[in-house]
Amino acid sequence: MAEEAKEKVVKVAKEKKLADPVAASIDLATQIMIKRAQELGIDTVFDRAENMKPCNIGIQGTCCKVCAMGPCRLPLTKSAGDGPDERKGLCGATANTIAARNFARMVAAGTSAHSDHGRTVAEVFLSVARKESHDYKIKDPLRLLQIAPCFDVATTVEVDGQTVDREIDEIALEVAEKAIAEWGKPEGTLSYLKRAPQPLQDKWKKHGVEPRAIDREVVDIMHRTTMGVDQDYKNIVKQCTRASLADGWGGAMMATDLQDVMFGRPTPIQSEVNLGIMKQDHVNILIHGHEPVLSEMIVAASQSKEMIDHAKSVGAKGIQLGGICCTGNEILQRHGVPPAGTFLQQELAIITGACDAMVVDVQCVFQNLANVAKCFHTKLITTHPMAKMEQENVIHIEFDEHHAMEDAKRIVRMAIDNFKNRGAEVMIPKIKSTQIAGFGVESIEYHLGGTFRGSYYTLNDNIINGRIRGLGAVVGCNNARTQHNNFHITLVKELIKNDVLVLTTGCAGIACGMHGMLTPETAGVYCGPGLKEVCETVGIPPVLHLGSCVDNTRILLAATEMIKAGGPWKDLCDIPAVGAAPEWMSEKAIAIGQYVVSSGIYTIFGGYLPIDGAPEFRNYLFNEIEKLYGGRWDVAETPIEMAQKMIAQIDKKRKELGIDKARDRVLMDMADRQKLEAM
Ligand code: NFS
Repeated sequence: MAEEAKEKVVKVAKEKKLADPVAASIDLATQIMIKRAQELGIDTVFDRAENMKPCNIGIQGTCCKVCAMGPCRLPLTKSAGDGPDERKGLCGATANTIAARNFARMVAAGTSAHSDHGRTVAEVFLSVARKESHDYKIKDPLRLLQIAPCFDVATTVEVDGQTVDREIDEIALEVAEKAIAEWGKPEGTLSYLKRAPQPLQDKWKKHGVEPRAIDREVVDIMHRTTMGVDQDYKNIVKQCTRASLADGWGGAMMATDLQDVMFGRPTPIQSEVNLGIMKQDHVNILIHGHEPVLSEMIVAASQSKEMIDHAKSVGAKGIQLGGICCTGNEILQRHGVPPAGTFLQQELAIITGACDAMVVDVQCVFQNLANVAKCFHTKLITTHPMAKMEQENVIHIEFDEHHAMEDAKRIVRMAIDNFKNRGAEVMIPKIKSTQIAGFGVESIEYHLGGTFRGSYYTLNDNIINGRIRGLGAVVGCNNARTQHNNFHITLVKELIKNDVLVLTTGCAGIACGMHGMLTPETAGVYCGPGLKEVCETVGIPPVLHLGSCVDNTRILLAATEMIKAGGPWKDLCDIPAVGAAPEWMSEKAIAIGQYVVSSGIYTIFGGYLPIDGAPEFRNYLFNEIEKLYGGRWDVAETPIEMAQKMIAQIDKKRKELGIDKARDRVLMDMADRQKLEAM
């Protein structure tokens, strides 16, 4: 351990207020490790949240810093509402314009993050299709055949008057080239839009929000929100819609699909979750970030005999991989690699003293990880050309798909060689939970439809008959401004108690796993009678974990399948389904929220949205926008309030569909039927 570095970190920590571990998290492992960090004098995000409060103007979304005449700050004052709103910046920009610009820039940032992730995956896929990189294969040709028509790529060809299947390699190359073009094609609209239900496509067309090329929509936002361009908040929101759709029905959806093609579609798999998955007698490698192209290779490398033998040669019993954030979800859903924790637990994982290497790529990586790693033996390894760290203790091993396995082995070997350098300060909280994760469009169909009736009919039927009241997507981050995991878990328990089937992704999914929400047995403990009956009959958890944040697109596609299977709903906005991000913090969440709203689904965020300083703009997002696409934004301050609002929305949709009475229907058993027959 670098004593000098530790002294410096400890000194800073001593001068600051410390978080109360129990108030900071509902998870015991997290509480134990916050306390441990404080004993060691190492500050974590939980302590920093005690010492820095959010800016009162920024939180309202009304600070404009797009030019050097500002920053112009337009906080909402108590007297606002008494007369005309005369607030304006030096150029005359109103609170509505400023808040809309700031919101739009969040959509642009979120869209670019998911879509750049998608681009990386598409580039790797192109190199696979061109046979330039040999460490990846097409693992799921069926997924490739399924998406080919979306790019207008034929899967069959006419030969001598006969229809024959095209070679998979040929299809792959054409799909890869067309997919890459989606980021920068000069004309037309995104190919994947046609996957949406027809009425929704019609709405997008009518309102002129069909995204063109993905990059273009992000650039468009940056242009129109620069000084002196778009000064109509409704027009700015229109572009938010266009860009966010380029994320949800574009970059993020392609990321999910092409990952499935190369790494295989996930199927439900049992695993464990929380810091207790780390093992004292194993080499622990934690993989953190978002893009699974490298982590897939690390999984393969760490399972190789060469690496396992090497681990044994240094005195370890084996290699334990663990995930953090969405890379963690990716390798969980495809390989059962257990997540070590959510976004807020990343520093704590190093503070166990048992993390021999933490490998990071892009997004949601704390800069403070390097300071924490300095206090331990942990090798902190950055791997992405766009995400380096300035601290001298960080190692950069740039990942390249052309020698992916070689890079992965180098990293794994480095972790193994570091095992012997562990200090005496190892403390792994013995807390972990069992979970089933890895659900997707096909597995929902399979589990709810059965082998002989693989269809969304059964799900539809159970919603119509009221056993399942509706669907609630609970997704997104953790946020140190709220008690870690509390909002997620209280909300989820309330929803399933009220027969709402929950779909989850991202850190919300990890949180659900940590708190025992992801097992079939959960149904018997927490669910209302209808949902319990369905879950117990088919053997699924009442909370289905569908992967990482780009995999929110799986939720869109699952809902679209419900429409295809027939039912009273014709569009996504008709379905009794709602979306929530209770502990959101990332700009990516805003992009997701906007595409979910623009796809017709009511979406509610926890805490606040940075728009409160502009009431008119806020009203537009919370109410007016519903007239265009059928979905709208909302917020709730407490999980119970959020659950009540979500359930009210579900019930409203049920009423509109005329299926609200179905919930009162009494299910007849044999005795009841006999009574009827006797009458
Ligand atoms: Ni989503 Fe994933 Fe977690 Fe939030 Fe970050 S990991 S992409 S942004 S914090 S859910």
